[in-house]
Amino acid sequence: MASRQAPADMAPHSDTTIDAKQLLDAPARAVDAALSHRLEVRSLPKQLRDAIGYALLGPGKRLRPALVYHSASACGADPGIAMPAMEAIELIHCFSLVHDDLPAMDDDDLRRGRPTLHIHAGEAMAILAGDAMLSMAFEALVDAGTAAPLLLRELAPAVTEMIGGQVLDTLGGDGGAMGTPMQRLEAIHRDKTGALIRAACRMGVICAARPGLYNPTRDETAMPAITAYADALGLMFQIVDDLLDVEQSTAQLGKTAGKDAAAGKLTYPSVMGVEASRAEVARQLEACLKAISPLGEHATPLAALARMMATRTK
Ligand code: GRG
Repeated sequence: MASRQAPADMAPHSDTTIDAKQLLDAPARAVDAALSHRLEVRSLPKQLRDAIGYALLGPGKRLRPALVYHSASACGADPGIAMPAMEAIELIHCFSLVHDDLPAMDDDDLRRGRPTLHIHAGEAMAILAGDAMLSMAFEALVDAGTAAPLLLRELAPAVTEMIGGQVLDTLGGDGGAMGTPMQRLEAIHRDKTGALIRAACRMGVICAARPGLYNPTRDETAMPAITAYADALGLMFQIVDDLLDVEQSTAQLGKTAGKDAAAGKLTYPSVMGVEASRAEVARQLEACLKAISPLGEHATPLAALARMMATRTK
């Protein structure tokens, strides 16, 4: 699997003329094909396969697989090598969305412009499909060959951190022990949203750093640079999400707008106001761009992706 050839439209970018739409679309097409194939060949009860397909292959951005891909290509990797990690991160992301939407969590009935999985297929099936996507993510990583142990070491703790972030966010855990609302908010964002974004970027670098192919520029410069990029991007992504929740309609978002405020959740706009939140987005975008500047033009797609995420409208 590690030697699988990259699709032609996934060749690494090395020039400065970036087609913004292709930044997400090319990796999305490739990862969707790989995930469809994985689902097709896996022996599963039909209802479970249908439920997983509904949640996994619906109209999402596929941001996290794109981050794996563009982080790997920023290090000069063959994108085919990164495919198991791209699949794994989207499987985990979709598991988290399905479980987050459940009545016991956010109790949402709209996701990606369609009924949530528990509305579509029933609550028990949504729980089980989420469980299956979690374990299928680790099945996917096994296909990464010699990189698998390092990828597992990156992804598994990130999933645990994400779940910890969810506890802080939805159950209000540790509220008293975690300092100011802003400190608490940063901790929630870092874990709930940031952990997967960080793991996606770092897995891209790991895919590039195949054992026996030591490259000092890549191994000693790329990992710290891309980790710093990911940390700023994760925070920025969630602040934008908080702003969209306040500023956009349910129809535009494809998920219920205004939920955070209605639930009395800690968000950037509620803690520091809308204008200061926008300024923080700009600050984090600058931090993203600065972090990857040592990587030169190979990181142009990552820079373009950060700009796109700062100005997204859904
Ligand atoms: C319930 C196991 C469990 C974890 C919950 C990540 C998470 C923790 C819940 C998902 C819901 C949520 C609001 C997460 C914050 C991150 C976020 C904004 C997710 C939406 O990501 P997009 O915009 O979604 O990339 P698409 O649909 O485009 O893939």
